[in-house]
Amino acid sequence: MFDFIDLIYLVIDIHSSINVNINDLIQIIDDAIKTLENERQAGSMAGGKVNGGLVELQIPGKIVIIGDIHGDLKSFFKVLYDINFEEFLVDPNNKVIFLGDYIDRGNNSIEVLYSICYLKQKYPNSVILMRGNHEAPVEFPFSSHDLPHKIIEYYGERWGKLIYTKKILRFFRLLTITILIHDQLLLVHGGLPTEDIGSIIDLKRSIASAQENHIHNKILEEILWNDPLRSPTKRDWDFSKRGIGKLFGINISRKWLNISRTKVVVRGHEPCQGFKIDHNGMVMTLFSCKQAYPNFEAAYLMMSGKQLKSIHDGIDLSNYVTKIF
Ligand SMILES: [Mn+2]
Repeated sequence: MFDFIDLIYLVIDIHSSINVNINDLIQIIDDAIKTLENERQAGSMAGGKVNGGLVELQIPGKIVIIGDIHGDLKSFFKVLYDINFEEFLVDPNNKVIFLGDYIDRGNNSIEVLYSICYLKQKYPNSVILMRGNHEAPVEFPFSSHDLPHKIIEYYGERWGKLIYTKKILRFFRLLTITILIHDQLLLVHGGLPTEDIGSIIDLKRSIASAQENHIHNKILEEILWNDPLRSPTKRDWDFSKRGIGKLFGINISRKWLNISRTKVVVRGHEPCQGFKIDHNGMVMTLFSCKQAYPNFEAAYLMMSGKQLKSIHDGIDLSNYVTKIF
């Protein structure tokens, strides 16, 4: 196996790419799967309480949140370099949270997949990987999912299909759907579901079971695909141009934040100038890739637990956003 640190310098300095050997890829996905399965069995993921798709975390020592990567290895490695990732991740009080959408669209989906698996198995106590719509169950087909084709192109028809169906899809199923950070943040990939919820118990139950119920209700689809509704309207939600998922309105944001006793929804999913704020500061979007979106910017969030405790809304939170490049 190659030295991960050398790789980072290589990609950032020389704009090089990596060739991930088939055995290395299988090994690292297996290691990540084993790590995630062990965590689920123990009921504890990266120091938080895990129940199905939900992870509940206390305020960490320091936190980094990374939005969509979409195969942009260079932007991803630049973040790791900037945060001094080895020193950061070796401390189990610090957390790096990925909002999902690691693959598709960019040039280096396989290398990004390799790298997130590497980070999870190497630093299980500090890394949480969330599920994006590009890591959705196969019952949600969509045209921009190019990873399966790339895998076959790289490793051939027989091995490619096998790695995708037996390894990668199994890995995707183990990813986290929602994270609650005590009193402060509610994290999802896309947005809040429009289904009516009455209490914190309701909310936790529907998220925890979102995965197993994804055929019977819309919770998983909406968490992975929804976007915030922009224009002021009396409607609680609207249909989405994506043809899947919905647009959730400000009333839904207010309700979910009240019930979960948190202050800001942090999500990825939409290209923007690194970050954007919706619903009067109740929703922050974070986007961390540039390669496939040259007209937009990439950014990540980094702050201490003390700073996190002091924020009241997404506008406060935006003080801790750093642009990549
Ligand atoms: Mn997305």
